Amino acid sequence: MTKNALITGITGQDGSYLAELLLQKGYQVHGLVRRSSTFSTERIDHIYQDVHEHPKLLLHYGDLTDGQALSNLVLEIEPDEIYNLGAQSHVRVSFDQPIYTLQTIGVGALNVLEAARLLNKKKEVRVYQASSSEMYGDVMAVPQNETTPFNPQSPYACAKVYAFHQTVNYRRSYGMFASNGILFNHESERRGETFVTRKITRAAGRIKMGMQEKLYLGNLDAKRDWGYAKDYVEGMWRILQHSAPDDFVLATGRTETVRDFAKLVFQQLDMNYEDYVEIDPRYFRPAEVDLLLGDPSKAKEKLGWVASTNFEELARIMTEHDLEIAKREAHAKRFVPH
Ligand code: NDP
Ligand code: GDR
Repeated sequence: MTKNALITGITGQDGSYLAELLLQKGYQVHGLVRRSSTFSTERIDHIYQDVHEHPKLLLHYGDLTDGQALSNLVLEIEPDEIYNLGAQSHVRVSFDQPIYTLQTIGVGALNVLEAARLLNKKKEVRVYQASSSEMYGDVMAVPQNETTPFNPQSPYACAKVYAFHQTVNYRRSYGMFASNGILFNHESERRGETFVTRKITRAAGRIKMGMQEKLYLGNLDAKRDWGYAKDYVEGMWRILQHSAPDDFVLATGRTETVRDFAKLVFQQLDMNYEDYVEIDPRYFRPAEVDLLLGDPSKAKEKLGWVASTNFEELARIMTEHDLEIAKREAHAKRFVPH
């Protein structure tokens, strides 16, 4: 029988890759989309077809902060699986918008769990919560695994800790199939352009094509465990196919600095990052997470999941992609009619 899934955050990086994966697996996919004055579906336009002929991918207006509408939707479509990926996901921005961040992430997750609890009275629904390595914050141990205590360092991370615990709470209190994936940073050519890896690859491409002179960054010494988003959505799916609900770290097991990433990207374009990168304190955070390094052994052992794309390969994929965009931009600029 065809399974159906609801994805919140389907217009984001992970949501778009997950939708592709589930469609390939034969699922019917429902996505929650926020109404906006411009289109926000760029990342999924290539998989969206006329719903009258291809009712495989269906989009619904909604917002994680509107619990009533979310429950109505869940009761109407009766998904077998819900992937809660929607969030105000930018750590730096969460310092500017702490309450909104808590509403989308904390209250949002609770709204999803409540909707699932209602549906559970009728049929079993499995819930995936997009938890984050940011929850480890000022780390208490290296590397971090499922038993490492959380020590959050931002409004974003505090909200994610709340959502994590509510997911565990609903599992224990109501016997629900509710699981957390604690995902370390994962990037791609679809990464939002204000996250540091994409900011670097976009700028490097434009600098190479003579369209930009400098790249302004914040803390170059922060260390992150960086993987490729396509690998990680496969992990999310596996978490919900496991025999029992549980919490899993998904990571590569390797950490590198922001500087290392910049150095590699500029090198791949035959440039030296030191000639172009400048520090702008505006990008420093009130509190920084200095070092994240995940231990993905549990996911490997229980789910057979490993991150198959390494740091160099990730940088290469993103750099090549963004050089192509820059070439198109440069070409379009040359042909602007006078
Ligand atoms: P993105 O920022 O690319 O996507 C976020 C998605 O959430 C977008 O579709 C956005 O919609 C949607 N959204 C934002 N606010 C709301 C709201 N109030 N109601 C409904 N939807 C909303 O994030 P990623 O794809 O990178 O991440 C997916 C999830 O995984 C997030 O929860 C993130 O916090 C978490 N995470 C990400 C990691 C990473 O390295 N990428 C690591 C660990 C966790 P719109 O397009 O309209 O803005
Ligand atoms: P992060 O990702 O905060 O880890 O959260 P981001 O790419 O924003 O920052 C990574 C590190 O780079 C440093 N940095 C800069 N960051 C940005 N955005 N812009 C800059 O100019 C810049 N210069 C240096 C940051 O200080 C930080 O140390 C991401 C998000 O996807 C979260 O939703 C997710 O939960 C975590 O990853 C795991």
